[in-house]
Amino acid sequence: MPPKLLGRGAVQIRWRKVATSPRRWGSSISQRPGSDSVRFPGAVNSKFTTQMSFVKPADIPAIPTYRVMDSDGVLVDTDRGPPDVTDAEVLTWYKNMLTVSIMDVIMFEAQRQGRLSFYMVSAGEEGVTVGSAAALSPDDVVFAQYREAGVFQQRGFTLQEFMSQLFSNKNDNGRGRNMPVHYGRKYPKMHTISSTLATQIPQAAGAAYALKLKALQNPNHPASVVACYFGEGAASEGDFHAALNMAATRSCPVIFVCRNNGYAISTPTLEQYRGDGIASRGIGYGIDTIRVDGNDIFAVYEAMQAARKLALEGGPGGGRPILIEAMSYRVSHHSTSDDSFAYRARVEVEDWKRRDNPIIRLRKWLERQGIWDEDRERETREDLRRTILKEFGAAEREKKPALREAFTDVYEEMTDETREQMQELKRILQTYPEEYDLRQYEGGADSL
Ligand SMILES: Cc1ncc(C[n+]2csc(CCOP(=O)(O)OP(=O)(O)O)c2C)c(N)n1
Ligand SMILES: [Mg+2]
Repeated sequence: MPPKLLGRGAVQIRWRKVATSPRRWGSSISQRPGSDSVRFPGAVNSKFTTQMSFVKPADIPAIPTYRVMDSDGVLVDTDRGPPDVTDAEVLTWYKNMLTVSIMDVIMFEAQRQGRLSFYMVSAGEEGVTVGSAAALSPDDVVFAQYREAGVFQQRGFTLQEFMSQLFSNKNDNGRGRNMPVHYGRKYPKMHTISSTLATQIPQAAGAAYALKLKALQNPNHPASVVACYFGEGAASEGDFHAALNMAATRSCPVIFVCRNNGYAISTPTLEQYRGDGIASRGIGYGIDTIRVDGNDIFAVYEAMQAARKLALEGGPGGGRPILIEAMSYRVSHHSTSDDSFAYRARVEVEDWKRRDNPIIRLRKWLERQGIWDEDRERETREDLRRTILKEFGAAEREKKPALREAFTDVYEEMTDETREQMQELKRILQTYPEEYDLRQYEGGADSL
């Protein structure tokens, strides 16, 4: 039964309806005489044993990695049909991967030339981001980490939006208040990136719980999920564990997508954890989990599509979290502030670039289908490069937001304190005009 509306947004929730399933009511648990399994409240399906043995992680086989095509772009399982997507869709994915990859090269260089304060590339991880976003609907809510430009690109974020954010100009959705690569958009829903690692994970669990309550209120509205992206390094934060447990116990429709790219800045996975990657943790929290080959865009897409369906199973009041661990390799430096050759061998990187890469893999697939060739590749790359550079130039020349916006639009209404601070800034700028070049800010000091 849908919850009863109490007036202006307040909702009376029937908590039992929202409870997780299968249900384990504490009062119904008791140890039956002669039973061969434990019936303690905390473990209801555990068999008694007289063999004293510790479970050794090393004795448990590693969770397998789902793949559809191999590194030559060939379908691995010939008994199944090709992925259920049109040529047009796959070509769009490919162009989106290329766009992000070319933008990365240009922006990395621009930072080196001092035209941009900071940048992070996602080389090697375009398959994870584009492939997973392709399985989402526009109403689904995304919480990302920072290396997910492909998710934004696949969901319609324009080059003008990327560039306006990177140059903090007046067209930036965030009004120039964030470091570069902290993108955000209202629709399709993508929360603004936050640098503080893992904070997005409990936020995503909470947002998914809110979506679930919304679905209970309005069962006729199309259901949506939350997709939450993070790296294997961020999964060492306490927030990750709190979020997974919260999502599991409240049955929240959230898909956790871990990009396991082998490094957290200079920390390799060997030093990050001792278990079987991040996937094994999902199982520990009672969450349906899959590990996929992140360089195989079809595997990522299919896993995400299936995950979305599972996450929404049971209709309003149902739902559950899913964990996808997408394996890949961070091909570039962590960011423009990092030189990764200080902690990893150049040959290791070269090897990955040459041996296995999501873009090259999909290109091989497309060529095998007869829908791509050398000429189309060259023309598309040239075209994308030209368009990106055009947007780059326009965004770089564009004015910065009015100084006034540093004070307005923070709270719904300006507080007395922010008004005083704004006047103080104006006084300083007018007292020392030769110290500040305000030409690049819309309206100069007059905006204050
Ligand atoms: C709470 C917090 N601790 C530390 C950092 C510094 N930091 C930024 S990125 C990063 C590594 C994250 O690695 P991972 O989650 O694997 O993502 P990747 O960079 O590999 O995509 C660290 C330690 C931070 N931003 N926030
Ligand atoms: Mg990482």
